[in-house]
Amino acid sequence: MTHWEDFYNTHLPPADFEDNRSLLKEFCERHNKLQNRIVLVTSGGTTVPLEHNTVRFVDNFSAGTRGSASAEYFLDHDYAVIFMHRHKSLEPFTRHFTGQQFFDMLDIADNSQSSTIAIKPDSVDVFAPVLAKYKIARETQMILYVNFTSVVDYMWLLRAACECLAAFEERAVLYLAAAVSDFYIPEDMMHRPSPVALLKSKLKFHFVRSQNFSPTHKMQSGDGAPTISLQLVPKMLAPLASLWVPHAFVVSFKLETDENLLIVKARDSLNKYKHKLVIANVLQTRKHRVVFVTPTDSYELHLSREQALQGLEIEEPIVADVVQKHGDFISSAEQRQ
Ligand code: PAZ
Repeated sequence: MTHWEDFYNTHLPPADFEDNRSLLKEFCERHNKLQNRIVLVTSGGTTVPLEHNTVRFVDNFSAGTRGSASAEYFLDHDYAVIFMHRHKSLEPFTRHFTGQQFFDMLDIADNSQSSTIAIKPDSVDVFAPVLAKYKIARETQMILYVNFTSVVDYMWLLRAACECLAAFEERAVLYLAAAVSDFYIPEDMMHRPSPVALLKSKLKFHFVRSQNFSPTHKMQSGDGAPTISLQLVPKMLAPLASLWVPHAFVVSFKLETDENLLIVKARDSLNKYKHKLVIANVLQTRKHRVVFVTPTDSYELHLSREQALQGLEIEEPIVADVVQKHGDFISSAEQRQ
């Protein structure tokens, strides 16, 4: 595995990195002056490009449901929110009306002079509360959106966000819900296709993350079968928790496909990185059940069928619990001073 410092030394930041860094700096300075609590929510999956000038890449299933819903609930608890998400994944507020849903709520009325567009009366009750919350979050500048696509973009943005969050000390929460790839192709090992080879290549790739994924896979192409070697991504939770934001309340998520490994793996992670909380979930049941694993305890949060049918989202109690723990964490830090 590459060491985390080598990773940054050998991979260039994305083109929009300096713009995002300025936005993060401005947002954090403003909220720190106001003594606000702040949360970095990471959301969605990272890609692993297979070549320079990327046409093909490895992706994963994450839609950003957990992160985008959680961001809304943190706003309800008066946290300033940095929403660091995969480009084009679900976002707070707009997530409620995806695809054609939004157009289906609109009516258009034409007369000879002009056209008027209006929300259908039976959609107002659904749309108005979401729009009102969105407007408040934007007008009070309580949310900042920054996005990534590849695992390298994600790593650069994560470190830049941490640099800005360090000043908040105990008032910062890191809520790391993104599904970050465990492997990647280092810059110097990437395929550099000739323009002709690119044109010839007709195959599309979509590797699904799986427990059995071996770190070396063959990449087929129209011209034969080049072999690609996938390297392990350094575990950034190590420098993050011990060096970048050592005083923050760091929460990581752990996704498993095997229920029997859930708590063992979560506890391993806590022992290794010494952060505050792991929220463990199983792929198939993640929308209605999670397990909170702390250094001393583990317990389950779940939604009943009735609660799910009523439209309750599991992110609401998850965030309420994290906020409660964060409050206790701040109080005990204050008592020590
Ligand atoms: O984005 P989503 O709602 O579809 O999925 C959420 C999740 C399963 C990616 C998240 O809850 C999670 O477990 N993230 C960490 C994944 C990991 O173990 O790296």
